[in-house]
Amino acid sequence: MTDREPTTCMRCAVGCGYQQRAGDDGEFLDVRGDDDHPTNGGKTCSRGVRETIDPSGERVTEPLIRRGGTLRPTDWDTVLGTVSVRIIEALRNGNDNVAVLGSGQQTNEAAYALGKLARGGFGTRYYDANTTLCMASAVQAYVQAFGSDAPPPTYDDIPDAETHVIWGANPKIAHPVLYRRIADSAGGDDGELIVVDPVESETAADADLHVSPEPGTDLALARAVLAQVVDDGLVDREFIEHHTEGFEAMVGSLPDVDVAAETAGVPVERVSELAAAFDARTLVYWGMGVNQSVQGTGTARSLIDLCLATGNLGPGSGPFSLTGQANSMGNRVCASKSSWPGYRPFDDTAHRKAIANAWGVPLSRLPDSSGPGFVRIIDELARDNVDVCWTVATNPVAGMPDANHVESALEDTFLIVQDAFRSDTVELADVVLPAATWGESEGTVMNMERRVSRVSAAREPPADVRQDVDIIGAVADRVVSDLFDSTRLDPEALFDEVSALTRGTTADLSGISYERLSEELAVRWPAPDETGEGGYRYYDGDGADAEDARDATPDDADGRWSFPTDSGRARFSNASHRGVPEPIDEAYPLTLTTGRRPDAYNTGVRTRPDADDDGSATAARMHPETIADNLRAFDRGETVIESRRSAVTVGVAPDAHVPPGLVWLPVHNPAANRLTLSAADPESAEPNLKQCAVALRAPDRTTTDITGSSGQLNGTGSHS
Ligand SMILES: Nc1nc2c(c(=O)[nH]1)N[C@H]1C(S)=C(S)[C@@H](COP(=O)(O)OP(=O)(O)OC[C@H]3O[C@@H](n4cnc5c(=O)[nH]c(N)nc54)[C@H](O)[C@@H]3O)O[C@H]1N2
Ligand SMILES: Nc1nc2c(c(=O)[nH]1)N[C@H]1C(S)=C(S)[C@@H](COP(=O)(O)OP(=O)(O)OC[C@H]3O[C@@H](n4cnc5c(=O)[nH]c(N)nc54)[C@H](O)[C@@H]3O)O[C@H]1N2
Ligand code: SF4
Ligand SMILES: [Mo]
Repeated sequence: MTDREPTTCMRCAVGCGYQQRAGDDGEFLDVRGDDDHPTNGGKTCSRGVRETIDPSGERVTEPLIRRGGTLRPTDWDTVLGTVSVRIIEALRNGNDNVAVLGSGQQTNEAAYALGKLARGGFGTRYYDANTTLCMASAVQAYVQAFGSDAPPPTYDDIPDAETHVIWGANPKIAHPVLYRRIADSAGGDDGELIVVDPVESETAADADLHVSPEPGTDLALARAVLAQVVDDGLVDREFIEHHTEGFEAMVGSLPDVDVAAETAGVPVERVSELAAAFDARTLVYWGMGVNQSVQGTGTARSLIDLCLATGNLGPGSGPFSLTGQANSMGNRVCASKSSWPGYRPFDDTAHRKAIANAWGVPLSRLPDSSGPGFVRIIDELARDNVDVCWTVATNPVAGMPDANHVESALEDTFLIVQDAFRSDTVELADVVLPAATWGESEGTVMNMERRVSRVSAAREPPADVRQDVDIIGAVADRVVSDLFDSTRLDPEALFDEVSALTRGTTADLSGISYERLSEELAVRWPAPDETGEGGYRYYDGDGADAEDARDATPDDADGRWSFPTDSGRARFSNASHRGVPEPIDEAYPLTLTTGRRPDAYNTGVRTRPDADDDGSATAARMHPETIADNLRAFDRGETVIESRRSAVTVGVAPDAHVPPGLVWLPVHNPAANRLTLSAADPESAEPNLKQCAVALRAPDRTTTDITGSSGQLNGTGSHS
């Protein structure tokens, strides 16, 4: 039996500290919340613990190579030899001939190493991560408004807030340990919980006020609330004058409250109530209902505008996007995706030189653009512009929109899949690199409030399985041998390397080390020295509490705010609602949306239902009226959901929390994205995963199973 050892949960970006212990036989025994961890103080959620200890996925235990159409076991020398020869050959025809797709489920160390290899080793523009399916709109909004990514508030602000507005997110299910803090604060004397969601979600059911807009109209609604705030004189003139720019232009662009409220399908009284709520100390949290839209960036910016206009910036208030995957934030800071480590701007010549120097690569090898984003990279594959695609800790054939298109694009390239489990994408691979997973790998992650915390190994991975950093190092060694100092990559050395690159940036990690993390368990950036840690961002009111910050006169507060924008001021926006990319019509009269259930995770690779499950993790929820209106489409508890792209057979769960006309399908059904469309936000490249037009029809009992051998699933259907 090993001693208990601190580590971090990797099942969501709340970032709970765990204590783990493994038995002498190397089998995993148990995890429990770490009472000393500053993030969760010992609390955990049942899904996190269960999925950590006992994931239901099928492990990949040895390297695999496709021969005669079938994946067959082989050895590491063979797969690494094949992979490197293919990559070297592809790079002869141009750096963009290799695509690399990473993940918010990699450690900082693996994400940094993969980014360094993709950008500095291969020099490809076609590199991105699944975080673009998730947080990209929030990232763009922060960068545009404040000059830097990541939320200004931290968990410490939650108890000090009075109003908690949760917009397009369901943290009671998706971020349970964080939600308990929010609910505690909202349940206090001055507390109020407001939820904006077309569905009466589990979180909405707890709310003092639930506002239910038409799907995809959040920008219209947010702008209606802004207009009401202005009309009702709820603006904080002093904050606006001293610390922001663009207010007048924003006001000039606002819609008429009545018209915008009608567009959103929300009564004007609800708009007034939402506006009035911002007259208290308000935190605005948002999630995928906002980000996953062609207007995601614009909507997130309007939520930031609401905070700026009402002076809700500063301790106890502000815009707080809810990051999804455990290390999406680390991916944003370390992975050289849309910015260089430490958010150094991708296009800035001085920063590019600094990175090229640090990596010892010619400046000309760094790609001149950060690339078109996850979805459009797949389009390049489909156009035969890319010979090799390497995925790490992501399952794009299930997680990406318009999955039939993704599947055929991936089938046409030489596909290298690095995964711990037998995913839907593994089934398409030409080569599979078996990776260690949680409890077997060393590294660090960063949670949604910028806290860096260690993950540690409690046991050895299966004999033929390697840690992600080892696999990335082995490929690098064969393709660009001088990129890393050593052939065997050491997580601590990688952390020190990336944190040195962040020195002096807005995401300064240079005061954080493995040694410090062993003592303090978790440290928030910016951390430019070895003792302090980051608090509320852009605000230099150390020690000031929330009351103090709000009551400070402009003179007191003047020197306290500095935003890393050109002017030093935060910026208002003025995007207007344009509509959803695929409105309903006669042929496709229902709206499909997708979201999360309590007992399943993302594309379900680690949470596939077994024979005893009731199917709720994959069944479509719909209002009894929707069922009554489409009675002929149901047969033995199943229906076919059909969109312009595909048709999928699903189990049905009648559910009056879902409004009539909406079909709510869990993202955990790996067939869900056969239906969705690939339209994306032009500013963030994030796809519109939350709405498309569908129809229901009766199951055709001759349809074939398209989910591959890994799926014991409800979602079956036909390519159409
Ligand atoms: N149990 C569980 N927890 C998870 C995950 C999981 O798979 N399972 N995944 C993790 C990850 S990667 C992420 S990104 C987070 C996501 O966490 P959330 O963002 O909370 O998750 P979702 O359920 O995708 O979407 C949130 C809500 O958006 C609503 N919604 C849909 N369309 C609209 C719309 O047009 N407007 C508005 N306002 N709302 C809309 C849905 O009804 C849903 O209640 O969860 C993380 N935690
Ligand atoms: N329609 C619709 N689609 C969506 C969403 C939605 O709300 N609606 N949500 C989107 C969001 S927010 C997200 S984050 C994406 C997620 O999309 P994906 O990345 O496609 O899905 P996951 O199921 O999270 O897949 C993660 C993979 O990483 C593997 N893995 C886990 N740990 C490790 C490790 O340590 N090393 C390696 N090498 N592999 C590992 C797992 O086995 C799994 O196969 O889905 C997106 N797709
Ligand atoms: S809330 Fe998230 S980080 Fe915490 S235990 Fe649950 S899944 Fe893990
Ligand atoms: Mo996500």
